[in-house]
Amino acid sequence: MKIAILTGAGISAESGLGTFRDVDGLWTQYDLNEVATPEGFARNPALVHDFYNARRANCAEASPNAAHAALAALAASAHDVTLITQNIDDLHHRAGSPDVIHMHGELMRALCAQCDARWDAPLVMSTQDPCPACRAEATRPDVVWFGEIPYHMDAIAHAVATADLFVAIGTSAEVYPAAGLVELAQGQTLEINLEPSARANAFDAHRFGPATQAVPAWVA
Ligand code: BJW
Repeated sequence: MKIAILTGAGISAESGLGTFRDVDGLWTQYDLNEVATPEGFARNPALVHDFYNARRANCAEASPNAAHAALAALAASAHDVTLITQNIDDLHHRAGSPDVIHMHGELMRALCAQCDARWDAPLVMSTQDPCPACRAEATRPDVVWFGEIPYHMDAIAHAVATADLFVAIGTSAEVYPAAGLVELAQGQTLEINLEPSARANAFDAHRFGPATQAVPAWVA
């Protein structure tokens, strides 16, 4: 069976990484316009680097959980699995999932805003870090902010449209284009979440519960 899976912050919540829109989420502590837009970065790059440096430290201390492990086991089965994540953490990779598609970029990668070069990010980044390719002091996290185009959209749309089953896990479905992917699905659709998302009505089936229980139960 061909399966396309979209994960969001909820799958990493039980690893100790904050979600965005839950009651204690990151957007209740930070103004997204200041830390997750190109305009915010232009206004105050140090603030944005502090935000991502703290999240990089948090991620380095975190470990993959049973939900990440279950998806890695599914990828190793006879099914043809495409794993798409909105998360910038590397927990799917560390759990053993191959070829993870990071549509919102990667916390552990750096991007030169001047020449588009990419490299492995140090744990602590600053705009003064020179680009290894062009030497410009224009270093930013390699993540997709509001108003920017998510990565790998053609491959993602193809994987979702040709899958026998599309599964969305731990995402509020508040952010597009990820939230609209369910509309592209031609096969069955399943949502796994703590509670119904903003697009819950678009799914054929639901499993509600914490990801560390609901995902292994679905994969089993
Ligand atoms: C659990 C759990 C547990 C908790 N177990 N579950 C008006 C209408 C439509 C669109 C727009 C509009 N105005 C502007 C737009 C576009 C905009 C957008 O969508 N804005 C909305 C706010 C309306 N989108 C963009 O700008 C995107 N680009 C774009 O659209 O380009 C144009 C384009 C055109 C055509 C094709 C393609 C593109 C870019 C979006 C970039 C998002 N960036 C961020 C931050 C950067 C990365 C980072 O710092 O991490 O990405 S925002 C933030 O939200 C982050 C996430 O990846 C993203 C999604 O969040 P997610 O994963 O859903 O987390 P939460 O917290 O929202 O939800 C957690 C869920 O887990 C909840 O449901 C909980 O219940 C659940 N949960 N614990 C199971 N233990």
